[in-house]
Order: sequence, then structure tokens, then C-alpha cells
Amino acid sequence: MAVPVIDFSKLEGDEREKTMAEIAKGCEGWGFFQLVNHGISTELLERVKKVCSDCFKLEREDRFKSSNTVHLLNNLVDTKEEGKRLEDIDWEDVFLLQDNNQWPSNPPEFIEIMKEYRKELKTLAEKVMEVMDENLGLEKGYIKRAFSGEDQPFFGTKVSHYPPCPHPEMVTGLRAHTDAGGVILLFQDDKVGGLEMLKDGEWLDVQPLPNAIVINTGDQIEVISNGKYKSAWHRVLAKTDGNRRSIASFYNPSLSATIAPATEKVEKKVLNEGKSENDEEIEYPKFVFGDYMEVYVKQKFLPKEPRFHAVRAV
Ligand SMILES: O=C(O)CCC(=O)C(=O)O
Ligand SMILES: [Fe+2]
Repeated sequence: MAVPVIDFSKLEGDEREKTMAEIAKGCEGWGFFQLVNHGISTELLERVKKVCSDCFKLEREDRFKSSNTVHLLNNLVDTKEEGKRLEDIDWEDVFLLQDNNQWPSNPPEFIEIMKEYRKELKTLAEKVMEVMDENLGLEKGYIKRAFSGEDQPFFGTKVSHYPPCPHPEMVTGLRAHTDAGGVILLFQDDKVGGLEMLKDGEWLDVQPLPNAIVINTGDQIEVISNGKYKSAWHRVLAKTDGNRRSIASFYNPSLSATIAPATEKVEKKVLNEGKSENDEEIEYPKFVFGDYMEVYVKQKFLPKEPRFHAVRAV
């Protein structure tokens, strides 16, 4: 079984209906799918790969080698205790690009290229959200509007590297979690794998596919869709060879946005189709996204459902 691969360009022609259905299936049955022919040029993607890899080499690799993570692993190896693992840390190097934070200036073309990339990815995210609106029977732009509070939705890009790890049995690249926000667009390494998602109780590879954009949905899409589009668990395994690069862009609600299950229409659909017997019924509250994030930062790697109960309802 492999994560569905969908040709996004087919939305524009005779195969629109089929493509809409494929995306619906990806959202309902998987929470993950890969887009090809998504409209972002290969040439831009090549430049993105290059500046992110160069940036890691120039600014970050040495820092990682002397990081706490590496020290902790070395110490654990020295203890020679069988079966010991680092449970509270991830084997990754990460930095975040937002509209208003400081970005790396090495290599010099990093900023310009990543600005262009983020602009294109944000447009793609909004197109994907409009497909979800339609598939959920909501009016066009519903999700984007729901994600806007006093401010625009949040759009952040997390540039990660998972350097080679001498003991992948002792630490995870990124521990299992579901994503807090809305729609996540991941540009992952062409060759070095390691990302897995949980499907029907089984961990499956999210297979590297050159220049594809992997889409997954976060907890807020689960709430808005009233459980129809469940956010899927995923994790990244550490690997002994290869330095895995991944660039994840998060289209999330603004912290001031109020999130709640959408109209009755979605509720009815959920009741009539697409639910299996053993799907857990959750009653989703109405809450402010900033309050959800306060719970999430403390509970990211714990079971998801209690977060919906812990958040202050409005
Ligand atoms: O690096 C990846 O492939 C996944 C990253 C991820 O799941 C996250 O940042 O939430
Ligand atoms: Fe994630």
C-alpha cells in the first residue's frame, strides 16, 4: 500500500470529477496524499533544494555536530545500557521561515528563492483548501475564512535536516505526532526516506517521489470537517546514511481564529458515508486556535483526542 499520488493538473480538464474524488479519498481515507503536476516549476524546486542544502552546510551542520542532541546520544552510547532510547528529543536540525522573522543570509540567494517558493506554496495551499471546501459541501473559501481571525491565516515554512545518525535504534528523527494546524505541504528529499504515516494501525513509508508535494491535514481540518478528515499520525525515522532534507509549509489558522465544526451539511455527510464502525466518535468543541496551541505545545507527542477536551471551549 502506498500513499495516493494525484495529478493536480487534471483538476482543470475532463478528469476534474475523478481528480476531486481522488483528493476526497486521500483526505478521508489517508490524511496524506502526494501531488504531482502541481504547477510549481521543477526549476524553482531545484533551486530550493540547492539553497536549503547549502544553507545547512554553511550555517548549521557544525552547530548540529556540537548540539545537545548529539551529546545526549553519545552519553547514552557510553552507558552501554541495552535497549535505552532518547525519548524526549528529535534527531533533527530545524529553522522556521515566517513573513516577519529573521532568515538565514547564507547562501546570499537563499532569501529571494525561499520568498518565491513560499508565495507559490501558499497559493497551492489555498487551491487545495478550495478543493476541500467543495468536497465537504462548503462554500468556496470557507476554510480560508475560518482560518482568518483578526489577522490573516498563518503561513510558516519549516526547513529541516535529519543528519546521518550512528544509532537510529536509540532516537527518532521526529517523534510521532499529528500536526496542530490546517494544511501542510511537504517537499521532501528525493532519495533519503524516513517519513512514515500511520494507516489502519500500520506504519507506512511516505515514499520519496522527486518534485512531488506531499499534502497532509492537521487537527483543525479534522475539527472543521467534524471528523471526516482525520489528521494522521506521522513520524520520521533516523537513518544511518544520508542527510534527509525536508521543507514543510504550514497553512494554519491565525491564533485569534475561532475554530468549530462546519455546517450541518458536513455533519450529515459524516453520518451517512465514509465512517467505519471502529472510528472513534469525538465531539469537537468550538475554541480559539491560540488556546489550542497552548495545549498542543505541551501535548504534541501524546494521544490527540484529549487535546480536544483540554482546550477551553468558547
Ligand atoms: O520532515 C518531515 O518529513 C515531516 C515534518 C513534520 O512532520 C512536521 O514538521 O510536523
Ligand atoms: Fe508533522
